[in-house]
Amino acid sequence: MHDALHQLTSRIRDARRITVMTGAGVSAASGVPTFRGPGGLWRQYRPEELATAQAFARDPSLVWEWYEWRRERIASCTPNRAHEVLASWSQRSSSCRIVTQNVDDLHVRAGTRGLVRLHGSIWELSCWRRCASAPRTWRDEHVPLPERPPRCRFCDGVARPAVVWFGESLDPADVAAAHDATSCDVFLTVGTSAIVYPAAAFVHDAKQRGAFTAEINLEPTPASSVVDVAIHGPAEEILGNIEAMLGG
Ligand code: BV8
Repeated sequence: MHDALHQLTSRIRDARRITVMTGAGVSAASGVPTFRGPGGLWRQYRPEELATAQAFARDPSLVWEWYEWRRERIASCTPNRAHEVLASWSQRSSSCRIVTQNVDDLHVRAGTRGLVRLHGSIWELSCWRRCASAPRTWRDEHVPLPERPPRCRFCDGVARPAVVWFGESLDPADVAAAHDATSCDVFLTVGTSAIVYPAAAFVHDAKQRGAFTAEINLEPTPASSVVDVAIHGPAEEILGNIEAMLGG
């Protein structure tokens, strides 16, 4: 891992444009449960079973119970070293873009600039029936929520978590911003199992566009055989080491 770390660090040092794609693994050290790793999610459900509009239509209270459990967990979590290093890179240069699949908002709380949130935020709600008077989303940080399921503030109908569920399309503006960011010198994928699309496609785009690609993850993923350098270990430690070697 040693020379891979040095190779990646020198590539980052020389890079003008850096893009980092993050997944649940960057929040694991903060205590936020990942989706598929050990100590993962809730009861006997897989995320693909609950994070869908069909599940919500069938049982909005069950789906909200899951999101309330996550909101409660996340409310007591704080950004870790991985979030802090990435936030400082984004503050140092606007050509360092952080693109996240995470909905916990820990990158936001760490002060990340220009963050692209591909899957929305667990701290935002939207109207389940998309009523005309509601904005696309609104923020609601109540833990616990006043009622389950919460009501739409604008039509008193049911509100849903303002996240992108499986089978739902991402916001085209976010996809365009993420694709734009794949034109870079270094593309780093950090803490993601690299199986959820279209997020998992961006490392391939970056490679095709000539970026030096690297992965930092606890375990091998489908991206490991695509990237130029795969470093297996904890993101909070490895990003901290890189930042130290950069003199940050
Ligand atoms: C779409 C928000 C077009 C909700 C999430 C059939 C029908 C319909 C669609 C599909 C289909 N087959 C495939 C698809 C596409 C589907 C998909 O990719 N499915 C997968 C399961 C195969 N994608 C979609 O549906 C997307 N939309 O395609 O629209 C469309 C429209 C209609 C019909 C067809 C297509 C929408 C995808 C978004 C889903 N929403 N989240 C919520 O959060 O509740 S995805 C969810 O998974 C999270 O956002 C999460 O970010 C994402 C990926 O998970 P990871 O972040 O990677 O987390 P995971 O736990 O998996 O891995 C963590 C990794 O970190 C592990 O490897 C672990 O080892 C590592 N780690 C742990 N600790 C550390 C660490 N690494 C470093 N340091 C540590 N300390």
